[in-house]
Amino acid sequence: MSLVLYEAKDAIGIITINRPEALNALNADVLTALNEVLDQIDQNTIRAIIVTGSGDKSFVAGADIAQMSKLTAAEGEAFGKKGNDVFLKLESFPIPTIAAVNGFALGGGCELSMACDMRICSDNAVFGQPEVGLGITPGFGGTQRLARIAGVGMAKQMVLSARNIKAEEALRIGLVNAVYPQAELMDEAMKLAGAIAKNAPIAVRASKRAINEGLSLPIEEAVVVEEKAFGSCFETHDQIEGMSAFLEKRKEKNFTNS
Ligand code: CO8
Repeated sequence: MSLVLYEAKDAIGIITINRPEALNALNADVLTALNEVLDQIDQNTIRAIIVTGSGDKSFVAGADIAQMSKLTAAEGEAFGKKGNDVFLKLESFPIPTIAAVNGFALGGGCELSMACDMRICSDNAVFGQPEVGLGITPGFGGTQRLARIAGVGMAKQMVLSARNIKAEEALRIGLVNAVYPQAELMDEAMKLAGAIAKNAPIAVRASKRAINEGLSLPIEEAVVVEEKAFGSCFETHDQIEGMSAFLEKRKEKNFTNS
């Protein structure tokens, strides 16, 4: 069985981390498989991607502690880079990504969810960065993305105390956008993906890119990124189609990503 499954349902791609015997912990092979799956996604037909974990107990329970336990300092840094490279690829992937967090999202699991554009979770989800309790720092983006998503104070509290939080607290601090009963999570993820998928992909992708790029820039430069993104939509088929449909009071729109 593949360590990372991929399935396309119409315009929605579903990536499933599939190592249930280890609560979907990320070893080097899982990271390689995730990287390969991203390379195989058909960017013309897929409009939104859901990332989840196998089973109903765990999204991803972290990087593989058994595999990490014997690493040298140089190997640890290389493993961190391997994870960061894949997660950066996911974060900057042109197609929007939704983490459907269906249980434990600890360490590398919380970090994987944060490399996605948005997170929703099941009511049994548990988030945390327990690394300092293992004698290491978060290494797949946790020291960086958590502060950007939940604020510096909350990120420091979670990372330095290594205290896990439940779904409702994750909602309160803005780490997830919504909490659902476990049985409804995938349906809700599909609904959200469907809502994204029906919009003009050219505009959806340019919006994602502008938000991501602008976050690390001073506002004066960030708005220029927005101006370029905005301008790039004009004269496209999808801009003409979207505005024509409005003016013609037509509900059906034929967006083609062109
Ligand atoms: N790595 C390896 N194996 C794991 C992991 C993990 N992160 N999590 C669970 N497993 C395995 C268990 O060893 C167990 O295997 P076995 O059946 O062979 O003993 C199996 O999964 C089931 O787990 P449990 O029996 O422990 O299940 P419980 O329901 O009792 O507990 C928990 C579930 C609470 C999730 C518990 O498994 C746990 O605490 N797991 C570890 C969570 C954790 O600390 N994660 C963070 C890891 S560190 C990290 O992610 C760093 C990321 C950056 C790396 C940078 C590299 C340089």
